[in-house]
Amino acid sequence: MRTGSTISASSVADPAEWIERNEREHPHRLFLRTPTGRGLSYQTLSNGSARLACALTRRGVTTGDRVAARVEKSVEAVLLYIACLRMGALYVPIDVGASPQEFDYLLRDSSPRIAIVPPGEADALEPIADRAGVQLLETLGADGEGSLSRLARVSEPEDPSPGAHQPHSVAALVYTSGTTGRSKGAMLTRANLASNATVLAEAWRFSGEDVLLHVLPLFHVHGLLTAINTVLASASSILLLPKFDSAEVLQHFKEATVFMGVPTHYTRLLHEAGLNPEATAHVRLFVSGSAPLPIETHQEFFRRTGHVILERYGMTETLMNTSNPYDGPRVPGSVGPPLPGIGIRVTNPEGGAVERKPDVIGTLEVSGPNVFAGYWRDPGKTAGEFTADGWFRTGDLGRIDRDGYVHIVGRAKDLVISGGCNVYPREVELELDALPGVLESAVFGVPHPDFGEGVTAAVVPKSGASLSEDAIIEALGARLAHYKLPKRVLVVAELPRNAMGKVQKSALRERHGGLYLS
Ligand code: MLC
Ligand code: AMP
Repeated sequence: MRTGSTISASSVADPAEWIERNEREHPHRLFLRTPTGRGLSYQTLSNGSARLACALTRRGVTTGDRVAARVEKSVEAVLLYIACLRMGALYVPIDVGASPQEFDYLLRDSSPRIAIVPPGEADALEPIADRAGVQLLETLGADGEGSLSRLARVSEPEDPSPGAHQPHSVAALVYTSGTTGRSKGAMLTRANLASNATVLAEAWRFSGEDVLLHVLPLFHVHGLLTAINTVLASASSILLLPKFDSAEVLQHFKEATVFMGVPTHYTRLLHEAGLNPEATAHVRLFVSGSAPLPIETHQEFFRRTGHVILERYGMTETLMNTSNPYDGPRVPGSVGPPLPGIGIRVTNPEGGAVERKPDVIGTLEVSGPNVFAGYWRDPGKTAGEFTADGWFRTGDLGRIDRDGYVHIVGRAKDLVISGGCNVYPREVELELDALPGVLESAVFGVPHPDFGEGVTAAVVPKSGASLSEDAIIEALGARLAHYKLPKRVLVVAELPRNAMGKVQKSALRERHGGLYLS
């Protein structure tokens, strides 16, 4: 077991205190701006989020209620998240690309007091919300359109805090696909958010001078919690781009000091002819995470820019666990030692015994103030993911070397990570198996030059049925968010099975390993 050094409890504020402290101490400092010229100082952040919180309160939302936010990445989306933090409502981020059935499931599972959707989608989404039993639906769009923004404009910027927040109350419910194929809401507490951002701001040397170039979606922990909270904890600034575009990002490096990305961002940046030391000179720190960063990408980025990418390792259920050091060796292929206050250990996947020797491969387990409070309304699943002595089983396979650096070598869980997005094969298989003409299917990941892993399906037709790859992908497109769609569907006579009759995904991965590489 390795544990990072401890952090002082006194330095860990409640997330709402960051907003109040920053307004008090740096009212005119820029919190966030966009390339189109919108800007929020810490004072306007405080007022704007208080008005939104007041608007939510007027609509009947109160502490402990869920607020389902299916909103475009925008200044308004950031304000909405912060309004929820301040009033103690549970923020439930939802991908704007979620299919109708995914949206329906998330609403039924989280049972929010209110669902907030883009103005242009209200007509299509209202019946879904209605059927799911959500009584309130409001709209929020970029640039201040929408019913909730209108209400916020005529609401007072009153202190939205209903008294002291409890560290163990839940701040956000972030859905992450479970092994059963159904998304589970990870309950992240205020203490999880506060401790992790405090640790990261220190570990990555954030200061009021920093500008984070933000290109990540706002419905995963990486872009929503790690990025925004680290900025709030250090009273620094964000340059918010609506999405990742490598040519545009390259232009904005001269206005930023920190970049947080997934490996696909780095491989795409390497295709830009203009990526060189001059273009990246203003940036002091490049961070990568959410998926394994190939060693070649790490080395090539250094060769082209002179910057050593800092790789870290996290999960929806735990926020960030480990990080290569700011000072000290950043080892390619390693995710670094545990962050301060966080314990990581390796256990034997067979018997669960803790491995104390370095470099032994096993299951990685985590313990610390970053570990979530459990899955929403699913104590059975929660209990199954914790050991008897309270450690969280990550489902990742790894080793810890002699210097205390963690190396992730694979996954015990059946998961494909495509462009930093998790795809649980079971969820896609269930949809494939429901298609007419499909007898059975297996979904797996194989190396992909852009997405790291490409979601791939092998399907067996029912006797006499003929299946078309395009028709299958199109049919799935109506049922699943598009990043989950298989990039290829292979029609096969049978699936490889072991003596017990279990489908051998390793054989499929091996057989089709070069599918996207030619
Ligand atoms: C988009 N597409 C993807 C995809 N993203 N396909 C596979 N995998 C993905 N990740 C598809 C779209 O459906 C579309 O297909 C086509 O690619 C182009 O869509 P796009 O919107 O233009 O894509 P693009 O902007 O290029 O997005 C790629 C990306 C994005 C890599 C920039 O996926 C991204 O921002 N990923 C980051 C995800 C992230 O934040 N992960 C953190 C999880 S938290 P079609 O057919 O519709 O044209 C976590 C914990 C931790 O893991 O440690 O951080
Ligand atoms: P998510 O469930 O979306 O939060 O994804 C978490 C998973 O992403 C982890 O369990 C790991 O499998 C993977 N992951 C995150 N960061 C890294 C990294 N730096 N290297 C390898 N895998 C990572």
